[in-house]
Amino acid sequence: MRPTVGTTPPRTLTIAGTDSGGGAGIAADLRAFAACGVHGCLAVCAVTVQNTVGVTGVHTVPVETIAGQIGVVAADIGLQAAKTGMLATAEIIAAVARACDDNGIGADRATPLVVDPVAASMHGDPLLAGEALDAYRETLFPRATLVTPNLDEIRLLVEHDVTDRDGQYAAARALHALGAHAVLVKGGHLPGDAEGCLDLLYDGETFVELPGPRFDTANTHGGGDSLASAITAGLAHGLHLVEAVRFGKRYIVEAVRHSYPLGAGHGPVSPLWAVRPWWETPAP
Ligand code: PXL
Repeated sequence: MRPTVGTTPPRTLTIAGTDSGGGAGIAADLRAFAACGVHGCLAVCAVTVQNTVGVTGVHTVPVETIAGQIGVVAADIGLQAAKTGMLATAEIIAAVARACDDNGIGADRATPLVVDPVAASMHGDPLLAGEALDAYRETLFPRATLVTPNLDEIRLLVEHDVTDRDGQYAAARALHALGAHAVLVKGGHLPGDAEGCLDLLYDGETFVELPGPRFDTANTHGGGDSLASAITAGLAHGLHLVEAVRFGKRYIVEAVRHSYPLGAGHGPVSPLWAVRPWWETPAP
Protein backbone atom coordinates (compact mmCIF):
# COMPACT_ATOMS: atom_id res chain seq x y z
CA MET A 1 0.00 0.00 0.00
CA ARG A 2 2.99 2.31 0.37
CA PRO A 3 2.94 4.91 -2.43
CA THR A 4 5.96 5.07 -4.70
CA VAL A 5 6.98 8.10 -6.73
CA GLY A 6 5.46 8.14 -10.21
CA THR A 7 3.30 5.04 -9.65
CA THR A 8 -0.42 5.41 -10.27
CA PRO A 9 -2.31 4.61 -7.04
CA PRO A 10 -5.52 2.54 -7.00
CA ARG A 11 -8.48 4.57 -8.26
CA THR A 12 -11.82 4.95 -6.48
CA LEU A 13 -15.04 6.78 -7.29
CA THR A 14 -17.53 8.47 -4.95
CA ILE A 15 -21.03 8.92 -6.36
CA ALA A 16 -22.56 11.31 -3.83
CA GLY A 17 -23.55 14.82 -2.77
CA THR A 18 -21.71 17.92 -1.59
CA ASP A 19 -21.87 19.62 1.82
CA SER A 20 -20.99 23.33 1.60
CA GLY A 21 -19.78 23.13 5.23
CA GLY A 22 -17.03 20.78 4.08
CA GLY A 23 -17.67 18.15 6.76
CA ALA A 24 -19.61 15.39 5.00
CA GLY A 25 -20.39 14.05 1.54
CA ILE A 26 -17.89 14.25 -1.28
CA ALA A 27 -15.49 16.51 0.67
CA ALA A 28 -15.19 13.87 3.40
CA ASP A 29 -14.96 11.06 0.84
CA LEU A 30 -12.08 12.63 -1.08
CA ARG A 31 -10.14 13.38 2.11
CA ALA A 32 -10.63 9.80 3.32
CA PHE A 33 -9.57 8.45 -0.08
CA ALA A 34 -6.43 10.62 0.01
CA ALA A 35 -5.60 9.58 3.57
CA CYS A 36 -6.08 5.92 2.61
CA GLY A 37 -3.68 6.02 -0.32
CA VAL A 38 -6.00 6.00 -3.31
CA HIS A 39 -6.81 8.46 -6.08
CA GLY A 40 -10.42 9.66 -5.72
CA CYS A 41 -12.76 10.46 -8.63
CA LEU A 42 -16.20 11.94 -8.12
CA ALA A 43 -19.66 11.91 -9.63
CA VAL A 44 -21.70 14.74 -8.10
CA CYS A 45 -25.38 13.81 -7.72
CA ALA A 46 -26.67 16.60 -5.49
CA VAL A 47 -25.52 19.93 -4.07
CA THR A 48 -26.68 20.77 -0.57
CA VAL A 49 -26.86 24.25 0.92
CA GLN A 50 -25.57 23.40 4.35
CA ASN A 51 -23.60 24.50 7.39
CA THR A 52 -23.00 22.85 10.76
CA VAL A 53 -26.49 23.80 11.92
CA GLY A 54 -28.57 22.33 9.13
CA VAL A 55 -29.47 21.84 5.47
CA THR A 56 -31.51 24.64 3.86
CA GLY A 57 -31.45 23.54 0.23
CA VAL A 58 -30.87 20.56 -2.05
CA HIS A 59 -30.29 20.80 -5.81
CA THR A 60 -29.99 17.62 -7.82
CA VAL A 61 -27.80 17.13 -10.88
CA PRO A 62 -29.42 15.90 -14.15
CA VAL A 63 -29.18 12.10 -14.42
CA GLU A 64 -27.40 12.31 -17.82
CA THR A 65 -24.64 14.36 -16.17
CA ILE A 66 -24.35 11.83 -13.32
CA ALA A 67 -24.12 8.88 -15.72
CA GLY A 68 -21.67 10.89 -17.83
CA GLN A 69 -19.31 11.51 -14.90
CA ILE A 70 -19.30 7.80 -14.00
CA GLY A 71 -18.81 6.68 -17.60
CA VAL A 72 -15.93 8.98 -18.52
CA VAL A 73 -13.81 8.27 -15.45
CA ALA A 74 -14.43 4.51 -15.65
CA ALA A 75 -13.41 4.48 -19.33
CA ASP A 76 -10.30 6.64 -19.02
CA ILE A 77 -8.99 6.36 -15.47
CA GLY A 78 -10.25 2.89 -14.53
CA LEU A 79 -11.71 2.10 -11.12
CA GLN A 80 -10.69 -0.48 -8.52
CA ALA A 81 -13.67 0.31 -6.25
CA ALA A 82 -16.63 2.70 -6.02
CA LYS A 83 -19.04 3.94 -3.37
CA THR A 84 -22.36 5.77 -3.27
CA GLY A 85 -23.42 8.38 -0.72
CA MET A 86 -26.26 10.90 -0.97
CA LEU A 87 -28.28 10.01 -4.09
CA ALA A 88 -31.35 12.12 -3.19
CA THR A 89 -34.05 10.65 -5.47
CA ALA A 90 -35.40 7.38 -6.91
CA GLU A 91 -34.59 8.66 -10.41
CA ILE A 92 -30.92 9.19 -9.49
CA ILE A 93 -30.68 5.78 -7.77
CA ALA A 94 -32.05 4.12 -10.94
CA ALA A 95 -29.61 6.07 -13.15
CA VAL A 96 -26.67 5.16 -10.91
CA ALA A 97 -27.66 1.47 -10.99
CA ARG A 98 -27.74 1.60 -14.81
CA ALA A 99 -24.40 3.40 -14.98
CA CYS A 100 -22.87 0.80 -12.65
CA ASP A 101 -24.09 -1.98 -14.96
CA ASP A 102 -22.70 -0.15 -18.00
CA ASN A 103 -19.27 0.29 -16.39
CA GLY A 104 -18.61 -3.03 -14.64
CA ILE A 105 -19.31 -1.67 -11.15
CA GLY A 106 -21.03 -3.86 -8.55
CA ALA A 107 -20.84 -7.12 -6.62
CA ASP A 108 -19.43 -9.89 -8.83
CA ARG A 109 -18.16 -7.26 -11.30
CA ALA A 110 -14.60 -6.03 -11.79
CA THR A 111 -15.19 -2.99 -9.56
CA PRO A 112 -16.72 -3.61 -6.10
CA LEU A 113 -19.44 -1.20 -4.93
CA VAL A 114 -20.03 0.07 -1.39
CA VAL A 115 -23.52 1.54 -0.92
CA ASP A 116 -23.95 3.95 2.00
CA PRO A 117 -27.72 4.59 1.91
CA VAL A 118 -27.64 8.19 3.14
CA ALA A 119 -31.15 9.27 4.16
CA ALA A 120 -30.78 12.25 6.49
CA SER A 121 -28.24 14.66 7.92
CA MET A 122 -27.22 14.57 11.59
CA HIS A 123 -29.74 17.34 12.22
CA GLY A 124 -32.51 15.13 10.84
CA ASP A 125 -32.85 17.13 7.62
CA PRO A 126 -33.93 14.77 4.81
CA LEU A 127 -31.35 13.98 2.11
CA LEU A 128 -33.46 11.33 0.38
CA ALA A 129 -36.97 11.46 -1.06
CA GLY A 130 -39.33 9.11 0.82
CA GLU A 131 -40.28 7.10 -2.26
CA ALA A 132 -36.58 6.45 -3.00
CA LEU A 133 -36.36 3.71 -0.33
CA ASP A 134 -37.91 1.22 -2.75
CA ALA A 135 -35.31 2.14 -5.37
CA TYR A 136 -32.54 1.40 -2.86
CA ARG A 137 -34.11 -1.91 -1.88
CA GLU A 138 -34.89 -3.03 -5.42
CA THR A 139 -32.13 -1.64 -7.64
CA LEU A 140 -29.01 -0.69 -5.72
CA PHE A 141 -28.83 -3.17 -2.83
CA PRO A 142 -28.79 -6.23 -5.14
CA ARG A 143 -25.77 -4.68 -6.91
CA ALA A 144 -23.86 -3.85 -3.72
CA THR A 145 -20.73 -5.59 -2.48
CA LEU A 146 -21.45 -4.01 0.90
CA VAL A 147 -24.19 -1.77 2.31
CA THR A 148 -23.37 0.39 5.34
CA PRO A 149 -26.58 1.77 6.92
CA ASN A 150 -26.73 3.41 10.33
CA LEU A 151 -29.55 2.52 12.74
CA ASP A 152 -31.81 5.36 11.51
CA GLU A 153 -31.44 4.20 7.92
CA ILE A 154 -32.12 0.60 9.02
CA ARG A 155 -35.40 1.74 10.61
CA LEU A 156 -36.45 3.22 7.26
CA LEU A 157 -35.19 0.35 5.08
CA VAL A 158 -36.29 -2.76 6.98
CA GLU A 159 -38.43 -1.33 9.79
CA HIS A 160 -36.23 -2.81 12.51
CA ASP A 161 -35.87 -0.65 15.59
CA VAL A 162 -32.44 -1.73 16.80
CA THR A 163 -31.95 -1.18 20.53
CA ASP A 164 -29.45 -3.90 21.45
CA ARG A 165 -26.96 -6.42 20.10
CA ASP A 166 -29.65 -9.02 19.25
CA GLY A 167 -31.42 -6.31 17.25
CA GLN A 168 -28.21 -5.68 15.29
CA TYR A 169 -28.10 -9.37 14.34
CA ALA A 170 -31.78 -9.41 13.32
CA ALA A 171 -31.35 -6.24 11.25
CA ALA A 172 -28.28 -7.68 9.53
CA ARG A 173 -30.31 -10.74 8.45
CA ALA A 174 -33.22 -8.59 7.23
CA LEU A 175 -30.93 -6.28 5.28
CA HIS A 176 -28.99 -9.14 3.74
CA ALA A 177 -32.29 -10.60 2.50
CA LEU A 178 -32.60 -7.49 0.27
CA GLY A 179 -29.83 -8.88 -1.91
CA ALA A 180 -26.55 -7.16 -1.04
CA HIS A 181 -23.50 -9.41 -0.97
CA ALA A 182 -22.77 -8.22 2.59
CA VAL A 183 -24.07 -5.72 5.13
CA LEU A 184 -22.42 -3.67 7.87
CA VAL A 185 -24.83 -2.74 10.67
CA LYS A 186 -23.13 0.23 12.30
CA GLY A 187 -23.60 0.58 16.05
CA GLY A 188 -22.64 4.25 16.32
CA HIS A 189 -26.23 5.38 16.87
CA LEU A 190 -26.83 2.81 19.65
CA PRO A 191 -26.70 4.99 22.75
CA GLY A 192 -25.82 3.59 26.14
CA ASP A 193 -23.77 0.75 24.70
CA ALA A 194 -21.33 0.40 27.58
CA GLU A 195 -19.12 -1.91 25.55
CA GLY A 196 -18.33 0.89 23.12
CA CYS A 197 -19.32 1.03 19.50
CA LEU A 198 -19.70 -2.33 17.81
CA ASP A 199 -20.28 -2.71 14.07
CA LEU A 200 -21.57 -6.03 12.75
CA LEU A 201 -20.59 -7.45 9.36
CA TYR A 202 -22.70 -10.22 7.79
CA ASP A 203 -22.25 -11.86 4.40
CA GLY A 204 -25.18 -14.28 4.61
CA GLU A 205 -23.02 -16.98 6.21
CA THR A 206 -20.70 -15.47 8.77
CA PHE A 207 -21.10 -12.70 11.31
CA VAL A 208 -18.01 -10.68 12.22
CA GLU A 209 -18.18 -8.35 15.22
CA LEU A 210 -16.00 -5.24 14.97
CA PRO A 211 -15.72 -3.67 18.40
CA GLY A 212 -14.34 -0.19 18.96
CA PRO A 213 -14.29 2.60 21.52
CA ARG A 214 -17.10 5.12 21.86
CA PHE A 215 -16.07 8.75 22.18
CA ASP A 216 -18.11 11.30 24.10
CA THR A 217 -18.49 13.82 21.27
CA ALA A 218 -21.25 15.34 19.14
CA ASN A 219 -18.67 16.08 16.42
CA THR A 220 -19.28 13.03 14.24
CA HIS A 221 -20.52 14.78 11.10
CA GLY A 222 -19.22 12.91 8.03
CA GLY A 223 -18.33 9.81 10.04
CA GLY A 224 -20.41 7.39 7.98
CA ASP A 225 -19.11 8.83 4.72
CA SER A 226 -15.49 8.58 5.89
CA LEU A 227 -15.94 4.97 7.05
CA ALA A 228 -17.55 3.85 3.77
CA SER A 229 -14.82 5.66 1.83
CA ALA A 230 -12.03 4.02 3.83
CA ILE A 231 -13.60 0.59 3.25
CA THR A 232 -13.84 1.43 -0.47
CA ALA A 233 -10.16 2.39 -0.44
CA GLY A 234 -9.31 -0.89 1.28
CA LEU A 235 -11.15 -2.81 -1.43
CA ALA A 236 -9.32 -0.77 -4.10
CA HIS A 237 -6.03 -1.83 -2.49
CA GLY A 238 -7.13 -5.43 -3.05
CA LEU A 239 -8.07 -6.32 0.53
CA HIS A 240 -10.74 -8.97 1.01
CA LEU A 241 -14.02 -7.61 2.32
CA VAL A 242 -13.49 -8.48 5.99
CA GLU A 243 -10.00 -6.97 5.95
CA ALA A 244 -11.24 -3.88 4.09
CA VAL A 245 -13.90 -3.38 6.76
CA ARG A 246 -11.30 -3.81 9.55
CA PHE A 247 -9.11 -1.27 7.72
CA GLY A 248 -12.08 1.14 7.59
CA LYS A 249 -12.92 0.62 11.25
CA ARG A 250 -9.34 1.33 12.40
CA TYR A 251 -9.37 4.46 10.26
CA ILE A 252 -12.73 5.80 11.49
CA VAL A 253 -11.95 5.25 15.18
CA GLU A 254 -9.00 7.62 14.80
CA ALA A 255 -11.00 10.04 12.64
CA VAL A 256 -13.60 10.31 15.44
CA ARG A 257 -10.89 10.57 18.12
CA HIS A 258 -9.49 13.55 16.17
CA SER A 259 -12.89 15.18 15.48
CA TYR A 260 -13.15 18.91 16.14
CA PRO A 261 -15.74 21.61 16.88
CA LEU A 262 -16.84 23.76 13.94
CA GLY A 263 -19.49 26.47 13.66
CA ALA A 264 -22.45 26.45 16.04
CA GLY A 265 -23.60 22.90 15.31
CA HIS A 266 -22.07 19.46 14.86
CA GLY A 267 -18.37 19.46 14.01
CA PRO A 268 -16.82 16.92 11.65
CA VAL A 269 -14.67 13.86 12.14
CA SER A 270 -11.16 14.41 10.85
CA PRO A 271 -10.58 12.32 7.71
CA LEU A 272 -7.02 13.68 7.50
CA TRP A 273 -6.00 12.65 11.03
CA ALA A 274 -3.17 10.52 9.65
CA VAL A 275 -1.70 13.17 7.36
CA ARG A 276 1.43 14.68 8.87
CA PRO A 277 2.20 18.43 8.73
CA TRP A 278 4.70 18.20 5.89
CA TRP A 279 5.70 21.87 6.35
CA GLU A 280 7.32 20.93 9.66
CA THR A 281 9.77 18.59 7.94
CA PRO A 282 12.98 20.09 6.56
CA ALA A 283 12.86 21.25 2.92
CA PRO A 284 14.97 19.01 0.63
O1 PXL B 1 -23.13 12.11 6.38
C1 PXL B 1 -24.13 11.87 5.48
C2 PXL B 1 -24.13 12.90 4.39
C3 PXL B 1 -23.76 12.54 3.12
N1 PXL B 1 -23.73 13.42 2.10
C4 PXL B 1 -24.06 14.70 2.29
C5 PXL B 1 -24.44 15.14 3.55
C6 PXL B 1 -24.48 14.22 4.64
C7 PXL B 1 -24.87 14.65 5.97
O2 PXL B 1 -25.20 15.77 6.22
O3 PXL B 1 -24.76 16.42 3.73
C8 PXL B 1 -24.04 15.63 1.15
